[in-house]
Amino acid sequence: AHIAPGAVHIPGWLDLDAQRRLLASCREWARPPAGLRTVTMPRGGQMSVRTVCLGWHWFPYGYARTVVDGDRAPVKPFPDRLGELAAAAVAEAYGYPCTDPYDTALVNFYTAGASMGLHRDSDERCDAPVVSLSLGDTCVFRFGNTRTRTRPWADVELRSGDLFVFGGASRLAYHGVPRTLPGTSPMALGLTGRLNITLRASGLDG
Ligand code: MD5
Ligand code: FE
Repeated sequence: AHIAPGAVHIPGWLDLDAQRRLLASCREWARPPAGLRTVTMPRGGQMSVRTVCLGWHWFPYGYARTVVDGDRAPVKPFPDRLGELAAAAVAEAYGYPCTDPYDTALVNFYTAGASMGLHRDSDERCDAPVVSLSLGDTCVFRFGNTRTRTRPWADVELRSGDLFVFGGASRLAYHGVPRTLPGTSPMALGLTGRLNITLRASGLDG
């Protein structure tokens, strides 16, 4: 379904088997070095989600090849498989391929009570769409507007296996996750909490 121009939600895009494989990979990526970390904001607050990055390391606010705000280890590589998944996702959502090279994944882990405030993803130097995949607990995803952090916004539930592609006029929209719905993760998946994987083209080289 089109939520806004360039914002396409495809419920249930990943079947249970694909969800399980992606979850198993996330568990490997979460291991140190360069594993799951808590992000500290410039003014000292900590994000309630925990994050692991692949390809490029995201920190507030920029990208680096090492974990500059953690164990200083080199970031794990961005797997070819995720590049293929991003290409397939954009083709599915828009009906045509994206030519920009996807090179970065941000995996965010939400335990009960975790949330993400309204923000824009503006650290990439490329306007390629952001591809979002959800695993585990359902969340309330708040899709705002490009001008202000205030209304109008639309609240959409994202469930395990859902794909969301954010590009075009929606690429710089404010968005966030006001809450998750603990206990809604599919029993057969074996995940407590929520994982969101975003695939991005950083526009950086090297
Ligand atoms: C999440 N993650 O569910 C969200 C959803 C993040 C983040 O926001 O930065 O890791 S992915 C959402 C997204 C990305 C780029 C643009 C827009 C949404 N958008 O225009 O709404 O953990
Ligand atoms: Fe975001």
